[in-house]
Amino acid sequence: MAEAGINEAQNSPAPEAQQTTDGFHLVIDALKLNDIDTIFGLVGIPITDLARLAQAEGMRFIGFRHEQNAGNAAAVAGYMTKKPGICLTVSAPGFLNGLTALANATTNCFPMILISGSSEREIVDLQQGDYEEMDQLNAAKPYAKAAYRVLHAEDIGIGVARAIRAAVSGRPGGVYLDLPAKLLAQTIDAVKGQQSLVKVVDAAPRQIPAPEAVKRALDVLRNAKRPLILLGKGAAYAQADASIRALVEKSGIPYLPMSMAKGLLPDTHAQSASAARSFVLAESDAVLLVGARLNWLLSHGKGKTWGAPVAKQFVQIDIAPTEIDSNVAIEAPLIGDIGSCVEALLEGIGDDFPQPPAGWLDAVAQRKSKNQEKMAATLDKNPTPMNFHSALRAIRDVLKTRPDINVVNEGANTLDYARSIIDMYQPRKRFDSGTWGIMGIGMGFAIGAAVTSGTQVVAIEGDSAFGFSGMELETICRYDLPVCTIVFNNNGVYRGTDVNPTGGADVAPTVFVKNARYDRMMEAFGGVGHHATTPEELTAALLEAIASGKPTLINAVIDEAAGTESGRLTNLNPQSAAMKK
Ligand code: ADP
Ligand code: TPW
Repeated sequence: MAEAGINEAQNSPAPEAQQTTDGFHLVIDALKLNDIDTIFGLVGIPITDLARLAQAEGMRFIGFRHEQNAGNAAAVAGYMTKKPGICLTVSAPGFLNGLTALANATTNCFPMILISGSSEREIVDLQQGDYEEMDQLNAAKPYAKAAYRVLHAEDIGIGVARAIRAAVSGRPGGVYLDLPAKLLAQTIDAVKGQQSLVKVVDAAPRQIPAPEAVKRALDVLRNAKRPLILLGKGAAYAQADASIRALVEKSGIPYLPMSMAKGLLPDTHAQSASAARSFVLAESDAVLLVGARLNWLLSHGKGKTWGAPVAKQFVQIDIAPTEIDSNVAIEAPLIGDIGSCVEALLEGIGDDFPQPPAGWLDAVAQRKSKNQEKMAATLDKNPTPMNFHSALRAIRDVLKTRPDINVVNEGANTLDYARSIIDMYQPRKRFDSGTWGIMGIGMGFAIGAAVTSGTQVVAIEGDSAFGFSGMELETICRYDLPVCTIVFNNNGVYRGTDVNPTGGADVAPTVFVKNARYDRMMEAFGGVGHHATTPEELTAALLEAIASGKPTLINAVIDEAAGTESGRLTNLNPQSAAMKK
């Protein structure tokens, strides 16, 4: 099969003296009409000309080395902007590579659209063996919020409109849009084509909560003796920053941010209870959840973490009604968009609304300062080689001076320690492994965040985590993006000290090449590499990277014995009786 037989991108506008248009043009026109200006993708049959045309028509096309990373970039762009990020791939294998990112976006409630070219329906449906044959639409369905296929050029406008609305309305998620090769080459009358395009009106309508639900929520909070507010990444996504801050401050209730909600209020805020996390989860008697699910990251809302057997009352704000009672009974569900729900609560909190009892606030404050003192002592140590704490202290002190910097973070120990040590000061600046605890988001998220914000990104990466997307260093260099990647190099997954119990030649399953120089990978593509063995060297390298804005990788040498198995999730590993001996 030849590459789709048109190449008119350079000759745009549309072919045949502008009397006809085609599927390629209509897809681009439909995206542009809806203010989508960037596509993340990887070219090949049948979408190469689509990428060319996008660029020729003034869109940005960011080409990746693997579709999963392009998909992750699209997902993070969607999370940052509330507009669906677009990922473009070829059929079957390219589609499947992108599907992991689509599934991860759906899981995390990030709006994105995966657009994949596909083979001819007639051949796919009879399983006659086409080039990259696959029933992509059905493969995508279980992992996407919605999946659509367009067969006629005049339906492209509707197809794109449906995909956009599905991605951003209600609970956001990943949408798959299947574009067969034949569709892209189809021609139709240009005027008819333009008329078929749809500008989506009010893609994510406000959803106002019911007054009785607001009253119920306020009653729970009013009667609480030890209230707590828990902010999740849904709250960050909602871009209701000022209202959320007003609610926290007016109510006087201590709050905890989930990892990607950090910075919604500055982590240094007096009401932040992050440093007393275990204490407030266990001791609170009423919890207001704002865009946070009671999933594994919150111990499913029950058990010792939550102070069981003492009963707890939950108020939950969410746009998805089926999220309510997912794990424990919710006394006061508040269904609607976070902005509207928070504003409704604020209206109900008059001047007579009781502040939380002083005893509770004192207890939280005391626990915070005790834990902060302990942490400061740990961070002050200067072991050789560096450990996670001394390296993160160096990074923390630099990032403090630049609150606008985007932080990407993955790994096990690297993720767990960075989450608590690196303070965030502005909303939607922290992007991490999220709901699945997935490895491999690093360079895709970093590129997506850099392209979307135009500002500096610092990616704090475990050496294993980095490896999943490391080839995108070339992409970072190609587009000259202000991304500084810091690889926490401890020679393996979790740590580098495991041994093969048989004494055989193969290293243990968790171990990598010793003393790898990831900085030299960066140099291979023309970026800047640094090798840092002390906090001082790390500080100097990071400052240089930020000052220059150049693509940089810092190979930060961490004690290979410093990490623990699975970071803080050691207890989730099923234990083999044989291995314990
Ligand atoms: P975290 O991992 O930070 O705890 P989750 O991803 O578990 O956060 O939860 C996010 C929740 O926010 C989801 O249940 C989602 O339905 C909800 N959500 C997302 N956007 C909005 C919005 N605009 N309004 C209300 N709820 C939202
Ligand atoms: C797609 C399992 C969880 S954490 C991790 C793996 C492989 C890497 C930990 O080592 P790293 O960090 O990055 O060197 P550190 O700080 O502990 O030294 N495949 C996928 N996702 C997950 N979560 C895994 C495997 C895993």
